[in-house]
Amino acid sequence: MAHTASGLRYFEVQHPLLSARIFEQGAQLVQFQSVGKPPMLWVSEAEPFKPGAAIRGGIPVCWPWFGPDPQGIGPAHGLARTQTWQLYLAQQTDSSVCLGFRFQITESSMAGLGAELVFELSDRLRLTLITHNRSEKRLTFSSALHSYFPVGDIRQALLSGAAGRQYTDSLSSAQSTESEQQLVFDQEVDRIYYGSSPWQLCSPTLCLNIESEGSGSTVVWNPWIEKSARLSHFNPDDYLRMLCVETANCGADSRLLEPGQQHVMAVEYSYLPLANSP
Ligand code: TA6
Repeated sequence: MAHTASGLRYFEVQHPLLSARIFEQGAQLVQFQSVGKPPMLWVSEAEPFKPGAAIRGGIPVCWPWFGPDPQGIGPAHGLARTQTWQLYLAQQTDSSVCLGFRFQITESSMAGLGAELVFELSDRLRLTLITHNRSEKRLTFSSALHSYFPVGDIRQALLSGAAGRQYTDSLSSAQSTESEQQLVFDQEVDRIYYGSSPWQLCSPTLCLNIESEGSGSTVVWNPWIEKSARLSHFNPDDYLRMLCVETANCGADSRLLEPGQQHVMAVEYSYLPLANSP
């Protein structure tokens, strides 16, 4: 089940009802598809899969911080996605596969923070991210499951679920309330929406329902043309084929853990019929 590609080890999941590929680095799921359904995740064709570099696509785990390191030292989007996680759980039934990975911070000011990420693969995809504070002090963390979805053509993608939500525009820092029932994409979008109601993504290649627990923020991101040119492992026209909808605890939804406390965030992605399906 374990393979290696250009120095990175990954687990190939083969099941009559689904297929998946998860890299040990970052416990990063890069491919998931339920039988008879379209691929659920997108990875850039420019991705080299090199050790120590964040993989551009699938579901990067931004943890224990989202965005810049609050201490101003570490990499953007945390340590987890470039570190090797340990597989500690692997179970298979006639209808599902469950895999669990864990990672523990042993040094720095966040020593004692640990994470477990459990994948439940079936006719849908569920991720559960558990953050433990095993230190003697209270610790603040932020996180995001930075999911890249294949939309075929971003100009035809629609995202519902934002209406009425407060959001921070990360490009301008403006705080606003969303008035649109459906978001359309015709420029760079980088927003943190607050609230926890479901989202529905509909696009030429994937329609999805997104429900979460333990998350009070969702990041919606498409880099569009200018930013695409500045991104690593990202082709100039990749923005046309992807959209990130990231279940998070970030921004004003960052979390504080007392010693011994844990926080659970879960997200479930379930297929919706494609608009042109019979
Ligand atoms: O989630 C949106 C975002 O924070 C964007 O601002 C952009 O930086 C993106 O993440 C990708 O970040 P990365 O470090 O993976 O290139």
